[in-house]
Amino acid sequence: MSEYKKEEDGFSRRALLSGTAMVAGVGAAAGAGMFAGGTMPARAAGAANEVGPGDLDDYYGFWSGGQSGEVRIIGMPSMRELMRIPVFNRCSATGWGQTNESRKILTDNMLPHETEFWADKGGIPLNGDTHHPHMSFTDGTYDGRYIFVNDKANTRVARIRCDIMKVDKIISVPNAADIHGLRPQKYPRTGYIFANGEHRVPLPNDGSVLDDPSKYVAIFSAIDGDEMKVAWQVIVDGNLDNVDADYQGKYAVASCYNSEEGVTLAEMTSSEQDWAVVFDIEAIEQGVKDGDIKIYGGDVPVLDGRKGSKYTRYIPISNSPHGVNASPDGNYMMINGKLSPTVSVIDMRRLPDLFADKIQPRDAIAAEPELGLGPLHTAFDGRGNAYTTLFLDSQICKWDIGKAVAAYGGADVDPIVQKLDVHYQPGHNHTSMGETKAADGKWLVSLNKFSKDRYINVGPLKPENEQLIDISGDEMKLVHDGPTFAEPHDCILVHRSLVNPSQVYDRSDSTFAHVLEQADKDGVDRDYPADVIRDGNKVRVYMHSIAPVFSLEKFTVKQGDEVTVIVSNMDDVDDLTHGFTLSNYGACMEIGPQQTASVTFTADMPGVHWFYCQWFCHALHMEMRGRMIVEPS
Ligand code: CUK
Ligand code: CUA
Repeated sequence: MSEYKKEEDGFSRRALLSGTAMVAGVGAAAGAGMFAGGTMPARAAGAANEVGPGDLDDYYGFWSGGQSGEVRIIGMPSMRELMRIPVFNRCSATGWGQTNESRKILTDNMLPHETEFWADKGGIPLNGDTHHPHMSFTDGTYDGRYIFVNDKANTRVARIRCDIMKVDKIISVPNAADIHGLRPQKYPRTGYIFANGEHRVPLPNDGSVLDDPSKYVAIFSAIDGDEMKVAWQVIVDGNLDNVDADYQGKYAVASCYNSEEGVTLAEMTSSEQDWAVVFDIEAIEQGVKDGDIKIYGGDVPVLDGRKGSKYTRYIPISNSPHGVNASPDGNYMMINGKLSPTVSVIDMRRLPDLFADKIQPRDAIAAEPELGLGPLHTAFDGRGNAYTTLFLDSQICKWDIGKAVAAYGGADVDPIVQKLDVHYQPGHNHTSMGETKAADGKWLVSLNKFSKDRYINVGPLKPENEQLIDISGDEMKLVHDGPTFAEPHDCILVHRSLVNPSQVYDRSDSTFAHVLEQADKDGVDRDYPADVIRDGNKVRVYMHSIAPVFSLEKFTVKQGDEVTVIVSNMDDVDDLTHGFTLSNYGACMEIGPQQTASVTFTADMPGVHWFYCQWFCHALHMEMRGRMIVEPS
């Protein structure tokens, strides 16, 4: 630690920002600072972001849904919400968490102790906390294959297929606690998903170590994005927060707060210095090959990357850094100060020398501009500018990276280009294509934690306020306010040319292949069935739907039977989704065109129960229904 202490004077720290004063300020700001600038500029007619009726957006925005556990698709620049993708949450509309197909995805890769823990609680975790949605990369830019997203609440990572915009894999990450920061490898391709276990816990966390925080560790994971399996993990000092990957495929960099390794707020913020930890991917892979590992959590190779390790380097950064953002030219990694008013700019080209011990950790810093209070995240326009959110100042600070580097070298230049008020308290921000080498500098979204007075009052719980800023010119211009429900931390803006979703399902889609295999075994038609198969007290009801009818107008089972209803939607017209809802049995599902979906329940209530299509599909949609007759036992 002493090595870091002596660096302290190199920082332009201010009394205002020291330790607890700053922490107290975080709370106070929500009450005071956010009222500043209370008059709302009226939206200009024909604003730059206007997308007229019938016109299409230029970008897919993928938004996390925070503690709602989902991912949302927002059309950009209109900021119209286009779709919600259920991920870690349950969804009443689509039956996510209820259908056999979604439950298989949700449970296939649970850890043994989780399966046991959730067994009498519905079998799956009911909540999630998504923060960081990121698309897969090839050669430094988006490739349109997948979106990956973390679940901080239950230590999971999910993968969304961008052809059908549904989750196809969810894994629980062993050993780590509470996956927070997540980024895909950018080069040569994804590849790895880097995932930060934020909270420090014992390894293994099996009850053998309890109230002894000195024995807790934080775990950095690399997940194979093709297999969706943890490839390796690294133990680090401190507390992992955010992470980003470089454009060279050599390093990942994570911010660490709580270098103190404390468990209370006072302990966690007592030190003036924390750090960014750099991971040498090639060295780690070699370490795994050489067997410099311990196996934990089943079969996961875990390396020791604590200080002094050849796999990592620790670069001192002022107290509690947060966001980590690679600049699109591939040269820099921005470490956002949070409790420090600075952004520390790591020159990625100096990292080989750092790992060769030719330079000191702080020599990897190329700039450290002082931008304002509470810098959390930084975005880029591809023209050499960076845009940093200032949480406490409720501003976006636009700054010139080249000038910041020059100023750090002693030149008398001011890197700050412009500060723009946002409303209020921004966390993440994101530019169009901004986390790729194809950053196009058109749009910036500021994801603000408080909307306060920007909308008519909807009660004590307010929406967040996500503001669209036109950055195509020399000046940032605020053009739109967009409310969102709890709580998108982060988003990405992907040009629509890179995403190519399907219109209808393919009948050979892997998500329901196992259902059709069962149909083969039961000797029923895969596509156009109308059959009831009894298998002991298990009953499989196969039907298909063509608007506005199900192929069975009734089916009969016995009280106590375990009933699986399998519906294939054989309409092949785009936008012709059917549903299946069995009233009073809590069974529901979405069945897209050419999709098969299934749901299982116990028929424990005798009598007549209607099932109906809950997706408006036809003029006779209300008549699209049938009866389940349950004979008393
Ligand atoms: S974190 Cu929330 S504002 Cu989870 Cu990316 Cu910074
Ligand atoms: Cu089918 Cu409504």
